[in-house]
Amino acid sequence: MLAWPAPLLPTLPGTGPALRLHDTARGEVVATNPGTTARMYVCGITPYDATHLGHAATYLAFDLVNRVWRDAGHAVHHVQNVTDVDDPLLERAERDGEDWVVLGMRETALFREDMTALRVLPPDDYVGAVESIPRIVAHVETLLDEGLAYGLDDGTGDVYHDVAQAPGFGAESGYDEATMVELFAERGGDPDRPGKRNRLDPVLWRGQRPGEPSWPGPRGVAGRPGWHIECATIALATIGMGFDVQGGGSDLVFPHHEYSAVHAEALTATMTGEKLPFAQAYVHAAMIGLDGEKMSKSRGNLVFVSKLRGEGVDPMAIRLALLSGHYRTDRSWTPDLLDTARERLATWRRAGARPAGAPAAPVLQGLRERLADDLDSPGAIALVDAWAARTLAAGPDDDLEDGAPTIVGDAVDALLGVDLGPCAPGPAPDPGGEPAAPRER
Ligand code: 5CA
Ligand code: ZN
Repeated sequence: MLAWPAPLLPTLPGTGPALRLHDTARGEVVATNPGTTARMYVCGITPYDATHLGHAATYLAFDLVNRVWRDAGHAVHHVQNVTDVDDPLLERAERDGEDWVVLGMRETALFREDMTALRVLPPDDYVGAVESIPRIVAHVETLLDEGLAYGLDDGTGDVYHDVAQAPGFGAESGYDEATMVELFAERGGDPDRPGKRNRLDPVLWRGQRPGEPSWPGPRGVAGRPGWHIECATIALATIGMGFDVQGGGSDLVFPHHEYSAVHAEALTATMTGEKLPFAQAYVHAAMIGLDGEKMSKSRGNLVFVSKLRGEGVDPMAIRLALLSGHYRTDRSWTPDLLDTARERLATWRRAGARPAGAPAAPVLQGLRERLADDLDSPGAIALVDAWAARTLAAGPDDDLEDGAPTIVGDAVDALLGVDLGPCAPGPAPDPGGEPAAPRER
């Protein structure tokens, strides 16, 4: 699939430190240790509705991972999927009397626009579930051949992974069985389906149902893929096993990331004999809520990035508002958050437009340290606030550093992804924001 255009990434003097991130599997902040090329798989959208601020916050967190790795001197191979066939997409298309393909393509196009506006670095491989079906079918067949998967004998054609035979099952989430059963039922699983060997076995292939799209499947049974095998297969086909970070929101800790990992680990052990972990670290962004509830398509309490953009809100203010909270803290979206971000952006732009400012080197070093420390974006933002305040408060006799605003502007752009150049033209003028002065270079 086509991803979206990459924003310009300024080159900064020197290199940043190694990135430390919280790994859900180990339950602690650990050093990432990528090779020359860091490998990251970020779970993509299910395109049945527009990008809301919760999605955006999660993609921004992994965009910081990408930026910090690059600043530390690594190339980054970033993969993202699009769940372009699954229950929620088919249900929404059915509800609205729309073709599911058209719905998915339209919402994916809108997501690309939102990511472009938010200056999120695009994935190197942007891969849909539908285009991956032949690979998924081959994987399900392998698991069936090895006796690690089984078909139900109720005539549906559904195939399940036998998790009792998956040695690593539970290692990613660390949850006990009762918690797993509860979350599995809540998040698309079917613990009470008769005929399964184990309540926690996940579906790998769903035989065709009337009115649903289908493709030729394992052992000739038409149907469509399960959700977790989609991400396992796409990761194996692009970055392989043992990649550095598997990313998503905290609602993917279980079942999705647990099952993607055990599917891929079982396939690898079978196909190569190697016992490799799926990912080195499983990193999860906290949930964004509205009025005390998780923002979710099913609850309908959504604030869309595209709606804010349509109202003329500068995407850089949306980005700053979302980054003003730490990625691992559940938090609520409020209009105040956006007002504060708009004021902050205007202040940073005023300081960034000065020919001279407070010294840049400590800001660059501080930004690098804060972000490398488990993406402490609030700490990073506070440093830029202090620099902008010192720069703007300086009188004509103060000893300022020529060119410092350009270096700080480049650091804010490369590391936080916030462009301090003139506000991008939007569909409507921003009534609340200050007109931005162009940055002198
Ligand atoms: N297609 C699957 C992943 S393979 C999926 O979960 N799609 S999604 O559209 O439902 O979510 C896309 C990403 O946004 C996921 O990482 C999910 O964890 C994250 N997300 C969803 N809701 C929120 C929220 N309220 N706050 C933060 N992140 C969220
Ligand atoms: Zn996924």
